[in-house]
Amino acid sequence: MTNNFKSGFIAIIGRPNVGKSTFMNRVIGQKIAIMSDKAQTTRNKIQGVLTTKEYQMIFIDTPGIHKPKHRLGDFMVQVAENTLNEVDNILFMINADEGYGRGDQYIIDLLQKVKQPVYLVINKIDKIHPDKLMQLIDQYKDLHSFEEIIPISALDGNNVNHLLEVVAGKLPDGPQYYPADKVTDHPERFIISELIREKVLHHTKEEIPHSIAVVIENIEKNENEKLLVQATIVTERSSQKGILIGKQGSMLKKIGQQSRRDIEALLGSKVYLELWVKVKKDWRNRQNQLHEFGFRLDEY
Ligand SMILES: Nc1nc2c(ncn2[C@@H]2O[C@H](COP(=O)(O)OP(=O)(O)OP(=O)(O)O)[C@@H](O)[C@H]2O)c(=O)[nH]1
Ligand SMILES: [Mg+2]
Repeated sequence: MTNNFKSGFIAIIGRPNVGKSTFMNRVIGQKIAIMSDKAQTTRNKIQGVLTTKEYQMIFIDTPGIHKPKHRLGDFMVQVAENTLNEVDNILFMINADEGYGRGDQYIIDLLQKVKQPVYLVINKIDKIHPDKLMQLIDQYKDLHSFEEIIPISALDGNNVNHLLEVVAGKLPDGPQYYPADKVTDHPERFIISELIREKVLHHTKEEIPHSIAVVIENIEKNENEKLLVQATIVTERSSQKGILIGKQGSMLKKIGQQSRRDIEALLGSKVYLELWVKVKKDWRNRQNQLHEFGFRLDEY
């Protein structure tokens, strides 16, 4: 560690689905936050640590800020908003492919109250014509005194290194908070449950992706030295349970196979995955259920 090592905590905030988790995974070089084309994929804040010889950046991916329709949504928005007070820098990410909307204004209003530098990150530039990018920059530049406006594509990596250079260039001197090999604050058990939830998001639509939670019941080594992972997918209604199981169990089998592959890649060992589906009526609105599933503000 040199004398002028730099470090900082950096929140990634924005509306749902703008690409916050995709960006963080790309920067860290590993999938630690799940991604999907469904809004409101991320439900917790998730740290991703990037350590180089010169600096350590601790990114905090947050749930998309939206108008909540249930207690889980309240929790998610609260988590994202609270994060603003815990960081040194803020990346406010927008989707280049969508126009400015009321949701963005809500976030810009929140940003008026913070003192830290805010970078405007215009993501998904691969989807738009350069003329549109100029228009967007014009439209946003006066809405807040942004430290910098940086267009990127988190998906193909375009300009992401430039963003890192810009942010690193302005980081203050600071300690290396975490060992160089640490990439996230969440235990493997959390990431495993998220990987399973991601497969459900990929294979279901409408209300189902939002209505499920995944609970890891048990992880142990079995007699063949294979890792046994037992997990329950919780749904809100029995009709949803039926869809998740599928014809002769076909849906659950597909979700299980794809999840197992990801879990094996994460753990570097063979995995035997057992999945169940359970109904817990209206769990997203029940405080005790939310607590049981780990959605607790006091744990943050
Ligand atoms: N074309 C394109 N798609 C992108 C880009 N970045 C992300 N996406 C896609 O946008 C969708 C949402 O990405 P996520 O990373 O899950 O978005 P998020 O902001 O974390 O969403 P929430 O967790 O719901 O708030 C996924 O389908 C991504 O593949 C990009 O730069 N270009
Ligand atoms: Mg996300």
